[in-house]
Amino acid sequence: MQNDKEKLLQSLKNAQRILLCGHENPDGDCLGSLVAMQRMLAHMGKRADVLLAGPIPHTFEGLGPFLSIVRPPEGANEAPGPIDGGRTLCAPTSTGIAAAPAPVTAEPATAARVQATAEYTAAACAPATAEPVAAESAPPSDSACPPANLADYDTLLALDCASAERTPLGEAFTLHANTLCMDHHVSNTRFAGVNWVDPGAAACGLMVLDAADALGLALDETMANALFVALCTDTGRFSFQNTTPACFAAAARLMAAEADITGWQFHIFSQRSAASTRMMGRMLATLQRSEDGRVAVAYTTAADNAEIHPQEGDFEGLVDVLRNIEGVEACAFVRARSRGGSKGSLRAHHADVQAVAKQLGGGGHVRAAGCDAAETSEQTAAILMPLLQKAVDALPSAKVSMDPKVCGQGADGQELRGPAPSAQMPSGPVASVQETNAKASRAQTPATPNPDSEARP
Ligand SMILES: [Mn+2]
Repeated sequence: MQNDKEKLLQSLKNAQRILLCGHENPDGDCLGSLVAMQRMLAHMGKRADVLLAGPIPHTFEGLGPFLSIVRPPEGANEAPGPIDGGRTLCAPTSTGIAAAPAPVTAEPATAARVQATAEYTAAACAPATAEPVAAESAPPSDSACPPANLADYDTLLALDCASAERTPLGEAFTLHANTLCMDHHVSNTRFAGVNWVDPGAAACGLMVLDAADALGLALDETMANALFVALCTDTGRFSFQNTTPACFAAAARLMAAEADITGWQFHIFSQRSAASTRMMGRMLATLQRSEDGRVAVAYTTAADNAEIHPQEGDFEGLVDVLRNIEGVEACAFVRARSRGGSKGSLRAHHADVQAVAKQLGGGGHVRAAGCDAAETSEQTAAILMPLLQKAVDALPSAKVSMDPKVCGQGADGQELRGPAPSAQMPSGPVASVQETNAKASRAQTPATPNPDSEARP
């Protein structure tokens, strides 16, 4: 009997025209998986198009030219579970939208090797597609993309999507006769006809790599770069608790296949736009800590937006600056929304910030959550401070006394790995102790996907 993976791969072999679907607020894993899968299908002589549920973030624009993007069909936004208010579903790229599948032999002029330099930003990137904050509610500028006619596709494949609601088609995805899903979220609802779900995979990109191997397809440079983006995004540069030896083994293969390890990691994790850096300054100027120092709250204002003109992606990672402050257990960064109100991003090392977000109508993960509020960012921050303090106070004291510095914290709301080897531990190879801890914690902690994108406003 075929297992889910075999069934899915067989369906891909049988397919001729495939529509690939990413999830809302596409991230590096989503986009990298889409690029690699589209190329794999092209290598197999199949035609594949891509439907995105949101603009390509600035950080990942380098992948845009490799995607043959189509616009959702009329009425897709009316399906239950609108995506981010039914906003931009098609991200134009500098190459225009290829009506033909991605070329298999000829690399696009912007070679897959991405250099994180000004040259890269200017030449290899698509023009900025992330909407300026001031235009948050503006209609999508997707006239460049041809609309998808679902009847043209014999197969729909959702990548990195835990539910139909997360796809650009919403529930309409499930109405198609032949639907497939490849995903690594533990919360996957098995919404497709064939579901290959592997919560043990640190990134959906690793499943795509697995599929390429199973189908006997060689890694080309574009696939290697795209899959490296997927892998290093979802493992937080190989630092989250979902990082396994398999991640490093895959990374070694991708590097050997010419993935630009240095360029992508700088571009994804280190480089920050000037606007983002300035917003960080504004945020830090409002930083407030609780009396015991375990809660940090900060915000940026509508006036900051008007002056600095940040784009959506410019807020990314700002909350982590607060979380990384020594002694901080839980924190919130609240930004003003240009359409009014504010959006809070909550993080904690141990405390349950999901419960805090829920009190404001938000949600997400236990240690990484988000919420929308009608109040100004300053007011929301003031509301969150005592709620976070309460969540921190509810922690058992043993947890609180653990110093994240010593324990080696994960990022984005991941569990700690447990206490670091101490003087009491038998002297022996430290690696084996750490390995044991890592294994134990991996067993308890599933991979945590992008918290902000999961949080339902
Ligand atoms: Mn993922």
